[in-house]
Parts: sequence; structure tokens; C-alpha cells
Amino acid sequence: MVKRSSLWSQRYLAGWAILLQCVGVLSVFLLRVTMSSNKISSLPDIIGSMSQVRSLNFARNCIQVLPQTICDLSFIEELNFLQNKIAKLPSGISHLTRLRSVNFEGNALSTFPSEVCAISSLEEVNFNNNHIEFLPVHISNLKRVQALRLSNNRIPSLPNSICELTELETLTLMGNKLTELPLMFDSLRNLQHRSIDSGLDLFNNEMQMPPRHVCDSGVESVFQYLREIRRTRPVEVNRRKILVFGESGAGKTSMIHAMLNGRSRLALPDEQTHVLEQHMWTVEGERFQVNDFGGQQMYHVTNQLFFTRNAVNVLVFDMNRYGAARYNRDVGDWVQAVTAQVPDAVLLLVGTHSDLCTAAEIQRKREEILATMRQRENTVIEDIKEEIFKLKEALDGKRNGLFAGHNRFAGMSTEELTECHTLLQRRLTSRPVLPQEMIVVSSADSLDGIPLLVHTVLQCTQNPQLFPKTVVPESWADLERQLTESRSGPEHFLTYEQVVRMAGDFGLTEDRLIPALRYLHLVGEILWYEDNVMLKEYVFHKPSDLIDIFKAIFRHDIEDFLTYGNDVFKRVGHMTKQQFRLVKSRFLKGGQMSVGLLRCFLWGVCADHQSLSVVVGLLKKFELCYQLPESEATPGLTGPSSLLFLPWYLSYKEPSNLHKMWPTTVPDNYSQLQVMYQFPSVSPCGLFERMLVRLQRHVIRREDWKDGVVASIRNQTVLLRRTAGDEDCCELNLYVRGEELTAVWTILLLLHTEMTSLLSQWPGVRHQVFLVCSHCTCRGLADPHCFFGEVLDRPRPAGVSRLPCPNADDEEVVDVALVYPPPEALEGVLQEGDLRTALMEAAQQLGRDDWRRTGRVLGLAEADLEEIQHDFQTLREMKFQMLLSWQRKAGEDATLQTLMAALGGQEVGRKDIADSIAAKYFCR
Ligand SMILES: Nc1nc2c(ncn2[C@@H]2O[C@H](COP(=O)(O)OP(=O)(O)OP(=O)(O)O)[C@@H](O)[C@H]2O)c(=O)[nH]1
Ligand SMILES: [Mg+2]
Repeated sequence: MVKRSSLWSQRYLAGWAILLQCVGVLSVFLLRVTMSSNKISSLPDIIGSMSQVRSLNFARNCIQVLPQTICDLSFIEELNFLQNKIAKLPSGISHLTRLRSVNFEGNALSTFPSEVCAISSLEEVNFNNNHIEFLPVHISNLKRVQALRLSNNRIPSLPNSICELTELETLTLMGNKLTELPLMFDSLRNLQHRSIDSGLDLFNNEMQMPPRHVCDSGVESVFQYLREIRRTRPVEVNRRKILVFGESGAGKTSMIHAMLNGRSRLALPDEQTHVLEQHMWTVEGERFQVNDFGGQQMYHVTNQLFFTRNAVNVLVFDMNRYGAARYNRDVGDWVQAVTAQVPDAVLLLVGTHSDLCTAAEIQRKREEILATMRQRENTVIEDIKEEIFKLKEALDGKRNGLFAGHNRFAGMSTEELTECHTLLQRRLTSRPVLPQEMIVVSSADSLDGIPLLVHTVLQCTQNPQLFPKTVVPESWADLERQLTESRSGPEHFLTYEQVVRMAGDFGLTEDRLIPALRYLHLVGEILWYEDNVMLKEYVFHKPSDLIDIFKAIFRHDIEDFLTYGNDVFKRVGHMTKQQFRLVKSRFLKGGQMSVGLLRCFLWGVCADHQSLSVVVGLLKKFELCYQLPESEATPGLTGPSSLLFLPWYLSYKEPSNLHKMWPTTVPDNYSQLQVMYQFPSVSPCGLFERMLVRLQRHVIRREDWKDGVVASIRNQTVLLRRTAGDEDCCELNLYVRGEELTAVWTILLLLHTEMTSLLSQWPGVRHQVFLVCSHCTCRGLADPHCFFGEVLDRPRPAGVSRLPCPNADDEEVVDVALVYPPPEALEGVLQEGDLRTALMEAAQQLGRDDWRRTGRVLGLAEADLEEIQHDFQTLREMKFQMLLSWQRKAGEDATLQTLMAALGGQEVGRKDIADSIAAKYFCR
């Protein structure tokens, strides 16, 4: 029998001799040749005699030159020379007219081989990771190409003719030197396909047109931008920001004063900055917004809302106070905080109070800090490289059918591995721009170092690589100007309708207005939350008003503010002294705030009814508070019964009866699963509190304290806890217990999904996820084995029922059901079906008389109800459509709790339905 394919991938195959022998005999008959991961340095001419061959795979060798005879392989469809050393392709390659795929990723090509452009049969072209500096115009001949991969080259521009490749579904251009896209780029409609691997990748270029914010928002945004540019014209805008942050008392406010005014005015010791002060600064014809952040702990969470790209980040610390033990507090934690959100942030480091330090002291501290900073960054880079190495090992293992070793990538599919690889590569390329030097200043009379600081900031902002120009359509710039001008009016916000009218006045129709608003929101000029049913009706054109709102609610001087002597509690809150005491204690211990108390806090900022409900909407949107439905809340002392909870103010200690709610040992017949989220040094500021807020979507009963919560979700008990782990790390542990293991898995995965989506908001945060071995926990081991968190996304391996417990020295085994989630649980999380099912059940139980009442309580307008009654024939359908209509309208606020509160409230009076939902979906 004729051997029809050949596979020699073992690494020991080093020389040509064996290959020659094998090929010599079989060459004529071979269809596929795979000789990846060897040490082959050249191919013999005889390769041209493999006249039937369809596919050559010589990935990961050290081939420098391809023989001309390769061009004789007239049936060849696929060439894979990934990771070799090829600098040039043979000219005759254009004769291979059946070629569908070429992969020369990771070679040494310096131009896009023009011969390739002649092969119109090509569907996939991969030239990632070469040194290509130029794309030929006749690339447009590749009419069938669907995937064109050109990441990590040196391409400065794309030829207009690329717009003719209308079959393109994937175009990767990450890590080049592009500044703009051709104006007709939106002809490449197929880039909008939504499969995992398709799309456009422009990450890590120097994009000006469209600017990076637009590029990062996806193909659709890029296309809308280009269409708008064509309709109007491109204009350049300048919106560079300077963010000044660091510990309280570092000297930020004093330094900014010296910078902006050229003279000294040291802040008084009690003049601490409250949340944030913004200043406009014009210097050498450039205009900047300077942000002076309050350094107090309380403001760390609000600071995060203002960290942004397009900013020079000035990290300030008091050099006189600094000592090695303060590195994290003064420097390290701040670098982490900013890079958690903006991984490639540009950082300057400024030491103040130089007038109080000796030259020797300055020199010593300077060297120490810069060295520590560099060393930490190197550790991170090494860690990422090691991850990439392990991942490649797993990939190689997969390709060669070998076991991939025990690492977190073992068992992943090739697609998952490739996706992980892209993510890690991004992490490696988007590193912070750390300071090479430290700027030493005194904001006291001498103003030493201040001119150098101003010079460095300017130099930094004028660096086009760090801060590329921003070009936007003229209509977007016009809208921005109009919105800025309307800031002088008294309103805290504009309604969306007002903005539509404003834009209409200069010809910007609503469909074109939306991308413009999206962009202005992304760059922080306005706030507009189009995904929130209530907030999308408002455009917050004065982001500084938001600062005033935060100032009113987040206060480092809260104890001073909350005194009965403060008139507002009597005048506005109408509280007696006794009531006030109770309200104060509930707030300071449990973070509990009635809307009436909120009105007192916001007095003088905005206190009318509409503004208050918008503020509550904003606080919920930022996940700074959660709200209890009215029927759940204890009637407030000072106003509407609805209660807000701000976990930032929680100070309760662990409840003394915790052991009753959460016995130390897992009760008999119960299963427990535990996921651990581990962070080196600190967890992202606010992660835990925001998770407490998110939990409210799912729970009805809960007990919160400063570092934990016990809650009931659908008959399962959940414990979430924040602890300081070993060796300077921080841990969040999520435990779920219940009688039925599948149900336990479902809740665990539900909350894990919430946590993962929350964590994605800190893209620069390093963390690890583990599933703690339930078997070890049951045996009471102090140091249980931790499975890599990736198992949580993995289906159970077929045919395996037990795994050896890696921590046990004897022959202990762990049930595979405690390590891999059952398929039902994975589906349970994805389906989000509960609400829909509950709606159907509730609709069935509602009567002829109460469905319209329920609709009204849920906030539907009379006209909506009329329409439903008119449009749907049967009562059953009307009831269900009413609930669906509410769900569409209320968006993420359409929760089971809200529905239950409405049904069980006085107006509808169907507590029986509310109870049946509770019995089915919640633990009572
Ligand atoms: N001698 C001397 N004192 C300084 C210098 N810079 C600031 N100070 C003093 O240090 C204290 C803190 O300065 P601030 O400018 O308020 O510090 P900050 O970083 O803005 O503090 P927060 O607003 O609380 O975050 C004040 O008492 C200043 O007078 C300096 O360069 N030399
Ligand atoms: Mg200050």
C-alpha cells in the first residue's frame, strides 16, 4: 500500500540525511509532509519532485532559503513555514496557482513578497512577526483572501487598493506603525463578521485617523468614523490631560500651584484635596487639563473613574517622608492602580520636599526607587514570558499529539490557546512607559526643579509616539464645541432629546449623532450611558458636576460632616436628634443610606427629585451602591422607603453568629466548592465592594461586613471573603454550599462569571484563579491543593470518574465531579433563563384584573398597556408581553427581586405569586 502522508515531528530529527532517504523513495506519492519542530536548515532541490504534494509543513525549523524547485509543486495548496529564518520567497512562487494558504509568521521578510500578490487563489496569508515595511499596491489582486495577518511588522501605511479585498474577514495589523486608514476602508464589510477569530486588530499602532479610542471600539465604530470623515472633513483636536496622583500629603496641590503659576504657595496642612480638582493650564500655546487627585484612601475608588489614556501620569511622593518600607504605599501601589486600568500608561515620577532633604539623601532614594520600580517591572515581564513559554509548550504538545505537561494551559483547545497567546502578547507589548529618571522638586520658595518638571511634561506630551495627534470628523468637533459652550448653563445634565435638537441645528442627524456621543463619552468629554435604560435619556455634559456629586458623598471628613449641629439634617432631613443618631450609625456601620439622607448629602449640589433619581442611577451605574426594592427596605426615617447601600462605608466586623450562617465544617450531605482569586500585593481598589454591589442582582437575603458577605442564592449559601494571603498577596475567596452538587456548581459559575467580567475592567491587573480542591478541604488540610482556574471553563473529561488528589501522598482520589463543572451548570450560567421562565410563570398566575396594575407598578405607561391589549389577542399573551415589555424597558434593572416587590406590594397584592417565585428561585 502506498503511504499517502508523512509525519516527522520529533525533535531529534536534525539532519537532512534521513529526510532525503524518505523523500527519495516516497516523494512522488506524498500528499502531506509535516516536518515541524526540527532543526532543518535548508531544503534540497529534490523537494520539487513531490509532484502530488498538497501541503508542506516545515514550521519551527531554521530554514533560511527556499529552493526554486518548490515552485514546481503545482498541486500545492498549503505552505507552512512558521518560525523559520526566511528573508525572501523564490520568484516563481507566483506559479503555484492552487495555493490557498501561506504561513510565514515569524520569519525575516522585510517586504510583502510581491510574487504572492499574483496568487489570486490565496485565502489565508500569514506574515505576522516579520520586518515588513511596505505593502504593494497590487495586494488588491488577492481577491479571494479572507484572512490577512500582518501583526508585528513595521508597516507605516496601507495602500488604498487594500479596500478592494472585499472577501476579507480577518485583518490583523497589531503592533505596526500605522497612523491612518484609507478613507474607503469601510468597503471591507466582511470584517464585521462576528466569529471569534474574525475582525480587525489595530492594537498598538500610532493611530490618529481614526484615533485609538475609535479603533479599540470595534470595526463598526471605525466604519462609522470613516463615513463621517468623508461626509464632513477631518480636523485635529487636542485633549491631553495631566493626572497628578500620589499619597495624601505628598505635595501634589502645592506642586501644581507652583507649576501653573510659577510661584510658591504651599497648601496648609488641613487643605487636603477633596476627591479631585481640575484646572486648565495653557503653556507654550498648548492647553491641558490638570487633574489634582485627593490622595486620601477614601478617594482611591473615585480616582479610578478618571484614569484615562491620552494622559501624562505624574506620580508624586514626599521625598523627605520616604523610606524603603514606604515603597508600596508611596510609589508601588500607585503604579499598580493606574496601570491596572491603563496598562501602557506614561508615568513621570516626582519627589517633592527637596528643600528638606540633603543631596546625598536625594541621590540614595532616587537610585533605590528607580531600581525597585525597574525590578518589579522586569519580574512582571519575566512572568508573562514564562506564561508564553508554557503556552507554547502546550501548543507544541497539541500539534505533536504529546502530553502538554501540568500547566494551566493543558487541556485547552488550539483556539483557546491561540486566543490566550494573543492576550499574553498584548500584555507583553502594552507595558507602562516607566520613568528613566526622577524629577526632584521643591514647591517652597526656591521652586527648585519646577522648570525642569514643566519642560519634561511638555516634552512628553509632544512625543507623537506616546501621544499621537487626534483627528476627528468636523461634525464631532462641532458637537463637542456646542456641548462645551452649554456648560455655562445652570443644568447639571441635558436630556438626550435636547442634544438631538442641538445637533440637528447644525445638520447632524440622530443616526450620526450616536457615534459622536459614544466617542465623546469614551474620551471623557461627556458621560452618556447608552446601555442603561434610565441614564441613556441624559447626556452629562459637565463631567465636573460628577466630581461635585462624588465630593458630596465620598468624604474623608465624614465624621465631621455627620453631626447634628449640621443644619441640613434638621432643615432638609427633618430629623430629630434621636432619629439622626440612628441614621448616622446605620450609615457609618452598614453603609446604609435612605434617599432622604442622600438628599441631605447632596444639598447645595442638586436636590430636586429628578436630579436625585439621576444621581442614584449614576451611583448604581458606577456600582458604587446597590438599592433594595421598596418592599424589602425598612421604612426610612427621612423620606422614601427605598434604601441605598454603599459598601465603601461598611465598617461592621465579622458577625458573631457567622458560624451559624456558615458552620466551619461543611454540614453532612452538603457539598462545598471554593474558588480563590489571588492578587500579588493588593487587589484592584473597589473590586470587593463592587462585587458586593453585583451580588445584589442575584440574592435576596444577605449579611455584609467589611471584608465579607454571606448570602443565599437559590437555596445555596454563598460566602465571599477578602483576606490578606501569604507573602504580601491578597485573596478573595468565593465559597458555595448546598445539598445538590449541580446546583452548587451553577451558582459558583454564575458568580465566577460576574467576577471575571468585573475583573476585565482592570486589564492590567495580574491575578490567578484557582479551584481549591474540595477533597483536601473535606479532609481539613491546611494547605489544600489548588487546581488552575481554567478547569472552570472546561467540560468534564470523558470516561474519567476520579482523579488522583495531587496533595495526597497515599492513594487518595478526588471525584471528578468536584473538579470539572457538569455541562448543565455551564449551560445554566449561559442561558440566563431564570428571569424569562419566572416571567412566564408569573404571567400564568396573574389574573384579568391585576396584569395592568402590575404593569403600572413596574413603570409601564398607560399607552404601552393599551398597545399591548390592542396588539395581542389572548389574555395569556397580553400578560406575558406586558412583562417582556417591562424587561426590555428596565434592562439590567429588570430583576426577579423588582418583579417580586411589585407583585407583593400593596397595589397589586399578589404576594402569593411573589412567594412562589421566592420559593422556587431563592432561599427563604
Ligand atoms: N517644605 C515643603 N513643604 C511642602 C512641599 N510640598 C508640599 N509641602 C507641604 O506638604 C503638605 C502637603 O501638601 P499638599 O500639596 O496639600 O499635598 P497633597 O499631595 O495635595 O495632599 P492631598 O490633597 O491630601 O492628597 C502641606 O503642608 C504643604 O505645605 C515642598 O516642596 N516643601
Ligand atoms: Mg491636594
